[in-house]
Amino acid sequence: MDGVRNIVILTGAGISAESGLKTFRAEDGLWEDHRVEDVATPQAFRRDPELVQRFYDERRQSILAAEPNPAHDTLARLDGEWDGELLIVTQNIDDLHERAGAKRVLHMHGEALSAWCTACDARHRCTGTLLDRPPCPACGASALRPDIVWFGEMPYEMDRIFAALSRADLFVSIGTSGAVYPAAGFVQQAKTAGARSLELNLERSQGSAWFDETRLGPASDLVPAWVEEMLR
Ligand code: BV8
Repeated sequence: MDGVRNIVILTGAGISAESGLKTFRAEDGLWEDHRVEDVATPQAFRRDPELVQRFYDERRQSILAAEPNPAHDTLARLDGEWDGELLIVTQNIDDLHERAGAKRVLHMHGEALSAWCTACDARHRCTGTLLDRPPCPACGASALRPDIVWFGEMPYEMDRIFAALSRADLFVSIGTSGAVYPAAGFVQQAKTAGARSLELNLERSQGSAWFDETRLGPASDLVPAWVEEMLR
């Protein structure tokens, strides 16, 4: 794609589906077994911290057992070989982008493998469980919560995301339904900044009409083909 130097790539649960991680809105999705307001809001955590901790402890173990797929692998290759600006903004709390070797990754909704101490504000790598209220390695308080952005909470590094969107020549959305804001509004911001936009998804997303081009299919096919084009 000529004339493209700065790329912003937004990924959602669909890019990790072929790695065996549940998406949210599919018939067997995460939101089938749990109501959002019961497990992914600060109110839910105050009301029933054990239910919330158990929900994220289970997801953390499934993430540790998962492997990156060709979509993650080829995005990591693009990240390594693209000498223009590139930022992978993921809504996913898994670490499959990084495990595939990608470096320019930003987790706007937090990370499952990180615990946040609400007493001393420190963050720690976490591969175990938080249900048994382990002490914070820094201050010793039993005040660790998943380092996750819940509904009603401000996503992380929004300034860095808006800055990248304002400089983007190309905005690419992969494996997301476009149902959750502010992520679902990024395509409009990118277009306002003059960027071209491409959607790679199994089905049309809620914001599909905003994209210049939509390619439908599994990420493990669409992403390697697109990366091949970009590096040709
Ligand atoms: C905030 C972490 C304010 C937790 C998540 C404007 C309008 C309306 C509502 C709002 C608005 N602004 C804000 C809101 C409220 C809310 C919101 O958007 N609600 C929605 C439901 C209407 N937003 C918020 O609360 C946000 N915070 O606004 O704060 C604020 C302001 C100032 C100060 C303080 C606060 C925070 C939202 C973040 C919540 N946390 N995740 C966790 O993971 O448990 S959101 C979570 O759900 C994910 O991170 C992701 O963002 C979303 C799920 O969406 P997807 O990833 O797209 O997954 P989904 O299953 O839906 O779709 C998968 C897609 O993949 C499908 O299209 C499918 O076809 C495709 N697919 C499947 N398989 C494949 C595939 N594609 C390719 N290949 C395959 N193999």
